[in-house]
Amino acid sequence: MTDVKADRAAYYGQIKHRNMAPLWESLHNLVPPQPRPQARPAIWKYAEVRDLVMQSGGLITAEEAVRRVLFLENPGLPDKASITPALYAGLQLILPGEIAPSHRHTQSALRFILEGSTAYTAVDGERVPMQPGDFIITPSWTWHDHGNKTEEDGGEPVIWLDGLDIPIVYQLDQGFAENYPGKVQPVQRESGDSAARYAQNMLPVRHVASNPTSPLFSYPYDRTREALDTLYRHGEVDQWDGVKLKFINPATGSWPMPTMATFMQFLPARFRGRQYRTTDATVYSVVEGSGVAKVGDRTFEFAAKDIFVVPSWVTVSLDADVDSVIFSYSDRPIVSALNLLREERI
Ligand code: 1HN
Repeated sequence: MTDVKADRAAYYGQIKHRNMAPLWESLHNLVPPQPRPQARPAIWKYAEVRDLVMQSGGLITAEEAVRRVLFLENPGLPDKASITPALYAGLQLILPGEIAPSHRHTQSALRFILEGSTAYTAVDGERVPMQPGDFIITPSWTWHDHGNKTEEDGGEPVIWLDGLDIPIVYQLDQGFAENYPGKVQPVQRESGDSAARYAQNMLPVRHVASNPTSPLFSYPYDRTREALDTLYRHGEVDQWDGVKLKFINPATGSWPMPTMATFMQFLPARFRGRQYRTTDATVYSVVEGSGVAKVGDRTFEFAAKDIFVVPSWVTVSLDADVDSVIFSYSDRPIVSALNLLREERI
């Protein structure tokens, strides 16, 4: 009797020398009946990580680090600087008087401000002030640098969540970057310029949307919060989402950036959300309140500034103890563009 196993193993060894492999050994893994995410549900409790972020401020300056960030690594995707297969998340600290020098890259970035009110990010010649709860974008290939007021000027440490499409850009070998010749780019427009042009339900008269990225850089929290509050007072509460809005590019109605979708939702006190799942993988950042997120077989108690991740096709439900607001971002534009988005509201 021939030893089939040994024959096959020998054969696999031979074809490996020619950089080939047998599909029949991998087919079940490559084409699963439903997504089997390697990414795992995980939570970063702000109360547990804030001190560690602050400690980095004593170890390296923002200028030496270029970006002083601790990235959030999904425990199921070790050594990949990934919170989901497509997306990156990090906590960035800028101390009073510091500058994070100007550069640009093909990766798109979002900032979601967690604490501190004295920093700015300069994007494409305009300084954008940062307030907790603000959602700010840094479009692909725009010059950007960050700064903070000096201590004498009332500067305080500022911490924000960075969301970037680094893993997908890396996977596709599309990473390009350049440093600006100086530390900071020159200011070319007054602060508030892009808001005046694009945040008033109007556009400059001859505006042509030549680029998929939003020309509006900042979506301030006070406006977002007021919209959610008004809708809640009008009695609009979805059983899965509470009151949930998506951020858009005002010139196209599409997502603010081509690779990342962003959302803000309000969950009233004692809300018990129903379970859902979607094939986009989502990072949640709690703005206000507290409650419980059930993610797959995990139960996360969340409080303000905590960050948790829901991988593709893993069920999630959100409960709120008190009035709560949650920001989130996902790879939905990528998944949708490939016509792969599936959603199930259970
Ligand atoms: C980046 O440019 C920033 O501009 C933050 O603040 C995080 C991670 C990888 C590559 C570039 C920033 C980043 C980054």
